[in-house]
Amino acid sequence: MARSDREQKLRAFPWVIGLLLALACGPGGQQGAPGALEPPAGARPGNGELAALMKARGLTEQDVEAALRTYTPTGGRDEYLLFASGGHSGQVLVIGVPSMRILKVIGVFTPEPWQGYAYGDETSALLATGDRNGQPLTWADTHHPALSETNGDYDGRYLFINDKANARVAVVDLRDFVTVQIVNSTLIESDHGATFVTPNTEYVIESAQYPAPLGGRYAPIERFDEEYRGAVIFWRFDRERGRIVPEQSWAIETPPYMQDLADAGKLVSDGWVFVNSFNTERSWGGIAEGNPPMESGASQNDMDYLHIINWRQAEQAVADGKFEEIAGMKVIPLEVAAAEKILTFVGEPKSPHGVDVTPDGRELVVSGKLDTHATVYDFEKIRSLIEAGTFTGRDPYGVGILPFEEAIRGQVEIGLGPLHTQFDDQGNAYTSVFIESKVAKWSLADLALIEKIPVHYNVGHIVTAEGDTVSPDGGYLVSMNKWAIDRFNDVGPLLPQNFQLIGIDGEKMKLLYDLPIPLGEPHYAQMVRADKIKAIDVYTPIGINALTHERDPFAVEGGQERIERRPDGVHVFMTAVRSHFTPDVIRVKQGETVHLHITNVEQARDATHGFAIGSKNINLSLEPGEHANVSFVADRAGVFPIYCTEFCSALHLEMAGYLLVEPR
Ligand code: CUK
Ligand code: CUA
Repeated sequence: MARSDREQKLRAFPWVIGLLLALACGPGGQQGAPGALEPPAGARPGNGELAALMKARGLTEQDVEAALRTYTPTGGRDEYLLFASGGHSGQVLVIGVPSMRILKVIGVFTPEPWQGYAYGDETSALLATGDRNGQPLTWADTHHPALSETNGDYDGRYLFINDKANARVAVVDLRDFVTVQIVNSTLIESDHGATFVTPNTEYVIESAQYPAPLGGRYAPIERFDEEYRGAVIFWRFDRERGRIVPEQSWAIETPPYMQDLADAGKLVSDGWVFVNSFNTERSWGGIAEGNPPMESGASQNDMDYLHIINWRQAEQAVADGKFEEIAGMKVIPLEVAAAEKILTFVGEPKSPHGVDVTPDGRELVVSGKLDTHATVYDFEKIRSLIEAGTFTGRDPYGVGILPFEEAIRGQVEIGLGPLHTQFDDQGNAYTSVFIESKVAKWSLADLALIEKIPVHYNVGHIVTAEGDTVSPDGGYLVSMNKWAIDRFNDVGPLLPQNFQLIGIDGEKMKLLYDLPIPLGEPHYAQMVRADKIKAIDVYTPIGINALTHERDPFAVEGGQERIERRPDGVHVFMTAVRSHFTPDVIRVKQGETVHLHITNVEQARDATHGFAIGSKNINLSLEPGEHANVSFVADRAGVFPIYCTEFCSALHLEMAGYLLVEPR
């Protein structure tokens, strides 16, 4: 809405206009000149209906300001979309910013009933590609979503997400927000530095977290140093097809440290990937056997190692055949990576967590969980040191270690337990401070702390608008807090996580909104400008399979509905339209295999039909124009009602039918 329209509409409410304009145009306000308008005299809280409302609800002026900055009236749109990991739920959450309304939960590694995800033939088969060595998995620990990038900028086409527990990576197509691929390498047993993409999405990076013998072998833990290893996998992404190509993917073997998070270089540092690590002590626990617990064993060294990977050189090494094949993956051996300086190290203080490349690609920020600083490395210095072969020594596996003091630009005193860093468009960096439960804002130019804001509580990651790109937007920051403690109504001992929206466009950071997340512990998120996402309205032409985005070979047209008996079973070609399925009565004999092919032949927006058969675990969602297939054995004789599970029309309850299974 243009400002003049907005003024017109609000003329009846003079105090609100004053406040609104003061907010919209106040210092640092995004939409207007600083200080253009002051609230009219006498138009302060304390007058009239609004003041009464504020009093009744116990709201302060700051609360009203926060409400005005986030409230999105009906029909309104958000400026940004936040793609957040769903943690243990194995899903991805899509949240509007600044309204903080949850817009979608995308089923990724776990069945998602509403979307019919992992209930039809294709999506069940897709989920099964995530089985590990024949073990079906119905949960995942999703940590880091990554949007596809073009020239270091989010392009709004694909989203990637990892599963830490089971070392998997998935691809979501953002045309319809549907998971289309899960890749699953048994080279490693867990991951964490995933997913991160290179600036043109050439690769999706997945690095191991907990060392283990590569390829799923057994080796006694006493052989930890000799036989346990990590790896960084570079999954090749085919942008045209929108799929990872496992055959063109490869990995680099790493020492048995705990590789942690990653980030890809950009602009000047394009061609490089950085991975932080901890537990260079190679502690493996064994408390009951007289060893120190891992937490103290892993915290002995003053420095762990930032892993610096020259991925273009690694790509060349693979092309030159310098790899071994393990678990179907081409792996550059550690000796080769060390000797050819594909992998080098530089110290990072005190159990670091995360590495974040600055928007200009010139610097890397690493914070130590047990340090009070953020350390800022200079990429050009790192590159010169590597080229000159200036190593202070080598680790036990022969990897060269660069001199710390010569690789850094400086350090910033942040506070207790600094973790992750994000950036804005004004040359500021923001670092989460876990132990203090704060977000710290600091200046990249002079490495000086500017301000801290309390968050509630125990912040992990933070995310800023377009924060991982070459041109962050600033404006908003979301603090992804692990503990909620006293922020919400009591719901028993398991509390939601707390996403706090913070305005960072003004002089001071301002807390604007708390969003409880009730289905897992999200770790990271990315925030993309909403207008970059070009989602489709309906599937066109009618009969599209959501996994291929092509017309399904079994798609059914109106008038072509039929039941055919074939050698492999009974094929039911069905259409769904408000408010009936055709055919609506299916007669089969006990023991027959049934293949249902169902097309929603509608093109009206939001005219989704569900398809459920009770007691059969059959549940589909058919969006307008979508086709889905589902097969089952009619092993029990009986009468099974079929019905549409979406209230699609006035006669939705009548959108039903019967599966009749006649006894043998
Ligand atoms: S990690 Cu959870 S707060 Cu998986 Cu990125 Cu740091
Ligand atoms: Cu279709 Cu209800």
